Amino acid sequence: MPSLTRHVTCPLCEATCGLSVEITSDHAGEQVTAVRADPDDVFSRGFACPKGLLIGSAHADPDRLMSPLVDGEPVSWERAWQVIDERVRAFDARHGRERLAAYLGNPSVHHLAGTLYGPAVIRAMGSRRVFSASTSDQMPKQVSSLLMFGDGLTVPVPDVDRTDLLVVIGADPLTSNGSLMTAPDMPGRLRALRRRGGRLVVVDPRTSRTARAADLHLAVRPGTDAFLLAAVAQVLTAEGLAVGPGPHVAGVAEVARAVEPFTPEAVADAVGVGAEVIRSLARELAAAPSAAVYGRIGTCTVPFGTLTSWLVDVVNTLTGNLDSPGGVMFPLGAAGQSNSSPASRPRAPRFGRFTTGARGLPEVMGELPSAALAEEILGGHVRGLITIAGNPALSVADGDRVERALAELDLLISVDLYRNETTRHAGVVLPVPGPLARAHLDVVFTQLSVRNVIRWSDPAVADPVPPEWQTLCRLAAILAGAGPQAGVSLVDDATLTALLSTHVTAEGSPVAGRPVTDLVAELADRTGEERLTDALLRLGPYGDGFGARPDGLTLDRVRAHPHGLDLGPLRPRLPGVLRTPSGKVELAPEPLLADVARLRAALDERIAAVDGTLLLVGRRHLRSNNSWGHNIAALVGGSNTCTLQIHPVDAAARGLTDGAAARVTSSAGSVVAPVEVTDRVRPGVVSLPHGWGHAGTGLAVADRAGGVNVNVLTPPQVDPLSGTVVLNGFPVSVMAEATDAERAAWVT
Ligand SMILES: Nc1nc2c(c(=O)[nH]1)N[C@H]1C(S)=C(S)[C@@H](COP(=O)(O)OP(=O)(O)OC[C@H]3O[C@@H](n4cnc5c(=O)[nH]c(N)nc54)[C@H](O)[C@@H]3O)O[C@H]1N2
Ligand SMILES: Nc1nc2c(c(=O)[nH]1)N[C@H]1C(S)=C(S)[C@@H](COP(=O)(O)OP(=O)(O)OC[C@H]3O[C@@H](n4cnc5c(=O)[nH]c(N)nc54)[C@H](O)[C@@H]3O)O[C@H]1N2
Ligand code: SF4
Ligand SMILES: [Mo]
Repeated sequence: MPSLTRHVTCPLCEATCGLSVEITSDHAGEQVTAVRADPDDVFSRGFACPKGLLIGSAHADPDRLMSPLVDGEPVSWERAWQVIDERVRAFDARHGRERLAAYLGNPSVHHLAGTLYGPAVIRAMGSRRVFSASTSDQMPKQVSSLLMFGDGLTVPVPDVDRTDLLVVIGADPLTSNGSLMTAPDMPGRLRALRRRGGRLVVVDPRTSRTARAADLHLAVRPGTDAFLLAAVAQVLTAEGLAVGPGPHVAGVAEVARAVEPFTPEAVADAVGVGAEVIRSLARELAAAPSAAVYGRIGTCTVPFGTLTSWLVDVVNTLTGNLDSPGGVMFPLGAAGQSNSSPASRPRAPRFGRFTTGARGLPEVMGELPSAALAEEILGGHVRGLITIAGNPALSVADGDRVERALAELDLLISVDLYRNETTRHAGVVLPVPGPLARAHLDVVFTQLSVRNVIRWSDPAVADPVPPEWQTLCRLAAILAGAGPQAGVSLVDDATLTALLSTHVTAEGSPVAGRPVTDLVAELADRTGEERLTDALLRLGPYGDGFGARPDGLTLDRVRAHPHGLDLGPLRPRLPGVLRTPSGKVELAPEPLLADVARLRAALDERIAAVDGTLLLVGRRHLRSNNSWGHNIAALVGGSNTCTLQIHPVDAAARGLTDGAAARVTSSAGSVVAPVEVTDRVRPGVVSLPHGWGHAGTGLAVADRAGGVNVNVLTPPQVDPLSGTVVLNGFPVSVMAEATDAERAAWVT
């Protein structure tokens, strides 16, 4: 049988590894026969993780949806569009658009369709009730970046390949493969750091996989990184070690004043790490030729998520490591990056332009907190929901109420691969092609990448399900009132025209003053995500500017390199990268300084608090992928099971042994999970992974793998500056759960 190999970028996580997909043709068409790491990929150079290598199984999953569902039954696409049109009209008549909401899930940023056409659906929906996984994830970093650098995606990433000292806080990149740091092959990159004499410090209440590889592991108490970092900044300023803020930075004196009370001695008890250790960390950061502090989930999804995210970059700035090789740097993405676009102008950030109905929580960057989803529905403020690539039933706080809320909606339309915990409640589910059947270019992750690279993937195989971009365009058209027969091109053309219009009117743009119709004509032989991507590449910093820079990039030029194009190491970008009104790095933005008072109050409370409460933190497993990797048999089982990790001392105090059932209870709910006694969590801390709790979906493997939904325990508490949920470090009680036999014995 003839076989051939196609090269694609793995769309499953932020590492964006290059995969070689072997395809064999027979009478039934093309089949994927093997997936390997692509040794020639310019970025990942032969690395892939178990999930990427099993992407063929995900693609061929027999439980993947191949046709739309209406009320759980397969129907034709025409029927599905008709039903959507009818039900949206009925919804409008009954509730009006403000009661329709959208929830965008994580895979929508790993996908051209979601990135480029998701916004069209939101616009057509005509409601401000937009929720996404961002407020269960990185929104604090986006808020601190917006305030400091002028754009929510101007996030400095650790220059991991050149740094002398990498301090990883609340992240486990050897498990997650990195986040807000696109760096395929973290194992290799961390080995290289050690080989060149560099050091790795990990701050984590658990001895994570990355902590095990570290030279120094600080097992802090959950939720205390803001104290730790404030103390590091205090030492740097008080000891005169803050050498390198540079001419583009404003607010150093204000920061020094703000961190004054947070001496190592003042915070040590709260953090659970000795004052001398904190002091020497600060001195080591100052003395290292280059150093990068990097924070992730454990620094974002905590009560001081935004302050912690800010303090990470305060420390990087004070030590002279902002925008400097080996420190933290700003990538120069090839497509769609606003901080390199002349069309993007400085603007003063505004928050709270509208609020949620139930608690009055403010909007942040056009989004409402995911933690408010359940109460918004149950309180009647939201009666209809559109989910795109999201599984809020498992991923969002207050899980029991989310489940009830989803069941109560008058309208739920989902765009998804599966009928799962969320989409089983949907009136209409619109399927999408499998992960090997889509065109791909990482618009989002090239902006967070430790090296500037650009790669395009054509679909490796064909799929009977139409491309997601077409589905999103048609959904948008119907929401805009164009009727069930509306053509895809209506929304596609409007999206392209809107993009080009902002560029032709921007001073300094290579296409300034040109008629949009000319530019459209130059792209004429393409449609959809290919055409938009071509436009973004051509308008980007390496692009051909539609002829203005004839040697520049176009989609055809990128496509001619199946293993990708390396655009070089990160280079300093200050001050051009900034979009703050002052044109400076704002080291001391007012909303952040104001929140320091809350941090101060929390420090006093922490020190006064009686110890003995258990705090729950999350964790990820190498072979899991949030909530949706559990239907691949080769990925579940073994170390990838949903257990409650508890320290031997805490287990003994509760009479818990390995494998026993424990009842875990928080202010939000209660679950029963099997116990794993391990000294990989510090005393006083227990850990459950998220994305589990599969039952009754019909996903054969996932339902058997089961597990419990940790978010049943997650109270809907948020970091006020970012609206981001506190997933880590909330109190729980844990006790032995009686077995059925024990219960029977009590009764008799
Ligand atoms: N307790 C706790 N909760 C957490 C976290 C935690 O650490 N602890 N982590 C949080 C984080 S960081 C995140 S990002 C969120 C994730 O939360 P969500 O984004 O809500 O959920 P996922 O589990 O990523 O599910 C993605 C959904 O998209 C579908 N899907 C996959 N590929 C595609 C595609 O190409 N197109 C479409 N349309 N659908 C697709 C899948 O079938 C699945 O239903 O969870 C958050 N929740
Ligand atoms: N294998 C796998 N990879 C993934 C995912 C997956 O589900 N599985 N999900 C992807 C997604 S959506 C994301 S956002 C990224 C996340 O990427 P990471 O942030 O690297 O994710 P985690 O592995 O959850 O690491 C968070 C760490 O923070 C620690 N932690 C918890 N609370 C605290 C705290 O208060 N302080 C400190 N210092 N540490 C704390 C936890 O113990 C954990 O080790 O991973 C992505 N990659
Ligand atoms: S680390 Fe694994 S899941 Fe992530 S991009 Fe690479 S192969 Fe894919
Ligand atoms: Mo995430």
